[in-house]
Amino acid sequence: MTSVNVAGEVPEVKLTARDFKGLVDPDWCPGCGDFGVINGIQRACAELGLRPHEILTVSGIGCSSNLPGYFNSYGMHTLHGRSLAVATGAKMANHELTVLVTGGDGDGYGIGGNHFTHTARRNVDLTYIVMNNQIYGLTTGQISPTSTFGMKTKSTPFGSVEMPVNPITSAIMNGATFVSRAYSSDIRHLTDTIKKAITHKGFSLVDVFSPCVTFNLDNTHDFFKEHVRKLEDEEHDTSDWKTACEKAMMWGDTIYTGVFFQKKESQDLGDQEPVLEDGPLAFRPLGLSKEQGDRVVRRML
Ligand SMILES: Cc1ncc(C[n+]2csc(CCOP(=O)(O)OP(=O)(O)O)c2C)c(N)n1
Ligand code: SF4
Ligand SMILES: [Mg+2]
Repeated sequence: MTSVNVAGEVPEVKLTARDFKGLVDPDWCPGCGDFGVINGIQRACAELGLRPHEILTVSGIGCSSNLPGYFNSYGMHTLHGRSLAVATGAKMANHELTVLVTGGDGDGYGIGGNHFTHTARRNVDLTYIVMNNQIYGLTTGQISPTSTFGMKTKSTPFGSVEMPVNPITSAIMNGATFVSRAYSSDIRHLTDTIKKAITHKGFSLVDVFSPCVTFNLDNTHDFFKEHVRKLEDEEHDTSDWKTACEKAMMWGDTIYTGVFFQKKESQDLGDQEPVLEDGPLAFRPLGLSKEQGDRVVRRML
């Protein structure tokens, strides 16, 4: 039961990352990068003073997409590749919710690639956190859209003959207004990047290197520890999209993480919808009788 003080107010309680732990423990393989990602999201929400009931977490299908089940907020585990479409609908229905979308590289950049393009161009105010392990983890190790050229996997025993998609340059070109990358084991930097993404008004991408320790034997923790450099440690102008793209395409001795691009003060989709001016649609009267409402609900169940 919620306690109230003598003035009848609910006292302000500071939540910690633990308060965002779900009732179910993750069943990811020991060492999976996704543990670091959920940790970063939990810390970011606590440090921003958010409350679980103010957050909706939406995912698709994959090991990474199981995240909403392990996280304490409203949650939806939707269809493979369809998380952004569902999240856009939810955000438009209640634009006061903080909407987080979580999933994998296969889910978001492969089957969900069209939604990635259109959610970015519409500048929907949500935070998209992609656990990019450069492989299909849940289906036991086939190449994904971010697998490197020549990578040997179960589905490419002689090496991949496809060039990978670059999520950072794609997002910038598609009109995303906040585009960043992080590494799951650098929890402080990951948390700070997620906080910046959540507080940004508009579509925010956090592409996270989150190694699959079971099926991707190329892009390992050791590999990223050796190559990752933070943009924040050098002078980088986040308003310069051309330099952002150049730095995002580097994949050698240096692989950058950090905020590549941000367009501040942009109009998001909600700002353009006059119908939302009077508050969230979710709290408006439907204009239906109880009987009509019950019929609609019955039809949808
Ligand atoms: C429509 C449809 N097609 C294919 C699948 C099979 N499938 C489930 S998860 C997945 C790929 C997941 O890869 P990714 O999004 O990178 O997540 P990870 O497991 O690596 O975290 C595929 C192809 C599915 N569930 N639904
Ligand atoms: S298969 Fe890979 S992505 Fe899936 S839980 Fe295991 S390590 Fe993580
Ligand atoms: Mg994956």
